[in-house]
Amino acid sequence: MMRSILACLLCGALLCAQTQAPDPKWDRLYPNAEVLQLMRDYEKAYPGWVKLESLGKTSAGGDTWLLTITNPKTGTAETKPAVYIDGSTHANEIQGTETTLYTVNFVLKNYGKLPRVTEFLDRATLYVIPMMNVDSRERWFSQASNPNFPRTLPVPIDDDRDGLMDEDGFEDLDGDGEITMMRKKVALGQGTHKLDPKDSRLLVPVRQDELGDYIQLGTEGIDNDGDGQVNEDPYGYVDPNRVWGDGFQPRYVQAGASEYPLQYPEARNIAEWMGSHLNVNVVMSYHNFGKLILRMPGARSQKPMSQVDLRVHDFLGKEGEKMLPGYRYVWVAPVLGDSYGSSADHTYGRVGAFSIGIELNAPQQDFNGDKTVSPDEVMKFNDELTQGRMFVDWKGYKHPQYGDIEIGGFRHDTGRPPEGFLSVEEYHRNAMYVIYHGYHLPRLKIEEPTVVKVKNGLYRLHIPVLNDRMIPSVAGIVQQNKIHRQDLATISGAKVLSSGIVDDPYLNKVRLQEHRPERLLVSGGVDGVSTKTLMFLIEGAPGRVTFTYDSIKAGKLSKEIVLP
Ligand SMILES: [Ca+2]
Ligand SMILES: [Ca+2]
Ligand SMILES: [Ca+2]
Ligand SMILES: [Ca+2]
Ligand SMILES: [Zn+2]
Repeated sequence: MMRSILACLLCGALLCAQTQAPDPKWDRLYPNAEVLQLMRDYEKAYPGWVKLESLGKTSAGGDTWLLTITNPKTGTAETKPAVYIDGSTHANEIQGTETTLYTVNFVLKNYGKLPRVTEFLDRATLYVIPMMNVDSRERWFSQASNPNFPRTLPVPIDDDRDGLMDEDGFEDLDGDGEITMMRKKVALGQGTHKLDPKDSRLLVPVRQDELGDYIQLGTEGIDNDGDGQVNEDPYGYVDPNRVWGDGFQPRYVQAGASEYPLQYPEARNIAEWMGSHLNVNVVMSYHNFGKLILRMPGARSQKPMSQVDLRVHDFLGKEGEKMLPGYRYVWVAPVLGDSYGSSADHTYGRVGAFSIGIELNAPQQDFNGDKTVSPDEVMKFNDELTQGRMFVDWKGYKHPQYGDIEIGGFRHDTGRPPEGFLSVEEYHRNAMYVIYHGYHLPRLKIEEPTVVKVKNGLYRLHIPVLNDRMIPSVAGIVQQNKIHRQDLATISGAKVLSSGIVDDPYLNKVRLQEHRPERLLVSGGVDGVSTKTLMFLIEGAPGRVTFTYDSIKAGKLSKEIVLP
C-alpha cells in the first residue's frame, strides 16, 4: 500500500491506479471468467476512467460486457468522438479478445507518459466489447473444441432438416479434451491418400496413377442418430456476423443468417446501444486469420461506398499495411466472397462509423521462403519451436461405424491464435493501429473569425472551423443514409438574420440557408484535414457573442467573438 501511495505521489500527471492495476501475461489466452475479472480490476484500479457495464443478456445467459474508457475530467464519454473495438464475434477466433485487452491495458498504463495516448483519452472515448459471442467463447474453453469449433451463436438450428436440432455433433472420442481428426488405413487400392513420405503424421493425396492406402474421415465423432452421416448437425449454426441489419439476407441467400435482422441479443444488444451512441466514428472488429484489413460493403450487389468515405478508408487502410507488416487492406467482397448482414456493414450503414474487420495473424514459419507455409513447415514449427505442443499424435481407436481408425491432429488453441511467444507483437501492433485511428478521429478547432461591421448594429462574421485529422465530422454515409442530423452551428447573444456556408471568402460566395438562419446545418460537416468557413449576418450591439459548433460525431465546441 505504502509503495503504491508513494508511486502515486511520484507519478504527477500520470494516470494512477487506485488499486493494483492488472498485469496480464500476454503469452496465453484468457477464459471468459478471467477476462471479466480483468475488466472488473481495470474498472476498480481506474475509477471514473473505466466503466464496465452489461448491455444485456446473451442467448445462453451470458452478458454483453462493454468497457468505456476516457478521461472523465475532459468531458463525458458520449460527448467525445469514439473508437469502438470488439473481439470474438466468431467464438473460435479467440485472440480478438486478448487484442482488445492489450489495447485497454496499454492506453491506461501509458496515459500521461506517451503524448498520443494522453491525447486519445483526453479528447476521445474507447469503447471495448472484448467478447461479442460470449457464450460460445466460454464453451470453446470449457468443453472439447477445435480451432474451428465452436464458432457460431449458441442457438440450435436443424442443419440437416431431420426435425431434430444439433442431434449429431462432434465428439471427443478418445477423451483427451480435443476434437481432432480421424483417418483410417485401408488396403492398398482402396484409399485416396497415402502417408507423406517426409512425415508420416501427414497424409498426401495420391497421384492419378498411384494406389492409396489411407482415407480421411473428417472431424472426430460418430453417427449419433444412425442416419448414415457423421457429425452432420453440430452445435449452432447462426453466424453472429450474418445477422445484422444493414444488407441482411435470409438463409437461402446467406448461410448462417438468422430469420430476421438482429434476432439474437449478441448483435441486438450492441446495435441498440450503438444506435444511441452515434459518437462512434470507427469500428474495428477482430477476427482471424489471414492478415487482412477488410472494408465494406460485404457484397458486390450493395451500393458502392461513396468516394469521400472511400478516400478515408483507403488512407487508414494503407497506413495499416505499414503498421501491420504482411497485412493487406482489401475490399472484402471480391477477396473473401459476398457476405450479407455483417456487423461492419451495419455499423457503417446505420451508425455512420468507418468500420473494418481485421483478420489477425497467427505467425508460423515459412522456413524455405517461398511465401507459403506448407503442412511440413507447420510440422517443423510444431516440432522445433513449440517442442510438439501443437500436434496430438495419431493413435488407434475402435470406431462404431468405421472400425479401426486413428485419431490425431492439432490442438484447439493452435493455428488461429499465435503461439504465446509470438502473440505480443501481434497484439501490440494492432493496439497501435487502434490508437492511430484514435489520432485521426475528427478534431475540430474554431479559428480566428473575420468580423465586418456592415453598419451600426449589423455585423457579418466569417468563422473558419478546422478539422486537422483525417476522419470527417460527418461521413458520406451519414448523409447518404440520413443516419443523424448534420453538424449544427449557432450564435447566441445576437439575432441571426442570415447564415450559410462560405464557398469562396475572397469572392464572397456563400451558400445561404433558406430557413431558420439561426440554426445553420453544416451539410457534410468538416471534411478530414480541411477548413469550412461559416457566414453569419447578425444584428447586435458591440460586445460579445458566442459561436457554438455542435457535431454528433466530433463533439461540441464554442468560442466567444467580440463585436467592435
Ligand atoms: Ca438435425
Ligand atoms: Ca480427442
Ligand atoms: Ca448422423
Ligand atoms: Ca457425432
Ligand atoms: Zn471471423
